Amino acid sequence: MIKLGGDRDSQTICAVSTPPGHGGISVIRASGALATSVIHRCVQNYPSQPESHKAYFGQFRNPTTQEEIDQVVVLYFAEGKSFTGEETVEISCHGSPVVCEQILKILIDQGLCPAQPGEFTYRAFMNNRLDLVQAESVLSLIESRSQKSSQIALRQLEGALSEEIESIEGDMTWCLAHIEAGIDFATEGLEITTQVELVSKLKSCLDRLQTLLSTYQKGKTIKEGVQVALIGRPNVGKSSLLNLLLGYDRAIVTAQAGTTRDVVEADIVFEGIRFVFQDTAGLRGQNETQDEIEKIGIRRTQEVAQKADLVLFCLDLVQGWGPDDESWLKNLKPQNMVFVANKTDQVNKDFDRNAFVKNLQIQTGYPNSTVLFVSALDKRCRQSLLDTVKKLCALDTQGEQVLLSHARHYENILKAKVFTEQGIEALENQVGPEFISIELKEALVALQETLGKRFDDQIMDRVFKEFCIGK
Ligand SMILES: Nc1nc2c(ncn2[C@@H]2O[C@H](COP(=O)(O)OP(=O)(O)OP(=O)(O)O)[C@@H](O)[C@H]2O)c(=O)[nH]1
Ligand SMILES: [Mg+2]
Repeated sequence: MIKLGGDRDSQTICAVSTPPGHGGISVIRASGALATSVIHRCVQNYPSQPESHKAYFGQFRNPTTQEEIDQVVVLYFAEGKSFTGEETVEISCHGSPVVCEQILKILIDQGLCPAQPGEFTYRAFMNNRLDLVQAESVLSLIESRSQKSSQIALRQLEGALSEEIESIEGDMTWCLAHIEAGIDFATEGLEITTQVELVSKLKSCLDRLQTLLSTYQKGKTIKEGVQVALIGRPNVGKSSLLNLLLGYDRAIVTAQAGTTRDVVEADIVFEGIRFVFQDTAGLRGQNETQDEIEKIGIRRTQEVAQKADLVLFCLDLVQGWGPDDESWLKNLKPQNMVFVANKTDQVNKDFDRNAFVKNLQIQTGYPNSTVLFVSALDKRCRQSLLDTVKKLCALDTQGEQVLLSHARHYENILKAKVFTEQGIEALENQVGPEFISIELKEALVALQETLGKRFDDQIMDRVFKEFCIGK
């Protein structure tokens, strides 16, 4: 567990905020009350009272030995005007790990202390520059691997999700205050209108919570990448399809059945969304395989198929649908699946695709299933295959203003939803204000914990342990 808070908060922290390695420049960040005085000692031309948001060029020297370390630009942010809320400096030096290490060592010798993972963001949170949802979005933005996921993170950083949660919290607090003030059950007219109004307001909160919850699957998938599994009998062309989808040869392809033994995974970003494709070991008849390696491979295929967001069940058009396919389909029961009928180049031009689809839908017992016809050897199939995969994942985000993408948010909103439901039920059953308020208070706690208005060590640890040093 990382140590944050307590005495630490009064210390001035420093860390290299750019990734390790050689580059054009690196940035070292320092935050806290000593930042300016230490830099004033180390950097020639850096004034004792710098102007906020101004950059100062100078030589960084070891104040003890006067040894020159590098030429740097120091950007100064005054207290209350920085990311952390504290006085902050960002030293841009030449992008060499040796330079960074020397500068950092000198800063520490001069009284600063090395920052812990996520400590700058933690301070921003503690100084009310960000709420917890926004703090988490900093990490999501840093880690985003596709345009769409960075868009979601940025929207969260700008406060779209926080505003929605805060607005629901406001309405629930209003309801709780009225309930606690006492619903006058004795006065008939007032009792009915107040109760109706309260129920309707709480139901609207419930709707909004439910709407948020319904965005989680999509938000999570976009954040983490869409897992697409290629499964099917040996030799139907799964590895060839993987290579086609990726646009380069990742997996070994041979005419021999049983070429792929393990799960072969690779990702691409297609139209702003990250797709992780998983090629798997071919599924033989369930009793056919005695080979230990192949058995393990098949077990892995099963796991991958079960976890995937989309399963591409691959077939060889020449061989069509067989009993082995049938038994595997029954065994795996994929949630979201399409059939990929491969090797279109191997059948005659007059091959009746409609009849094939109808037959397949009857034989498989999936009457509405989509069948994609492709030839893995034909590069022109790539675009249409990817278009269809993307469409099947239903990841269009035009309609939603905000999306849930963190497990922590989902768990809390779910808790808030359950307690709100129970509160409404209690209100409708007129069980007495004290029981209703217990439920609503729990719902509010869940919302406040999401935003970080309430927190404990466990919550802090869960949020900040994911960060790396310098963030
Ligand atoms: N004509 C033709 N051959 C194909 C097509 N797709 C794959 N093949 C061939 O089919 C054979 C098997 O292809 P793979 O991609 O290795 O098949 P697989 O499903 O990964 O096989 P396993 O790893 O053994 O389960 C190879 O000889 C490929 O060149 C296609 O669309 N048309
Ligand atoms: Mg293969």
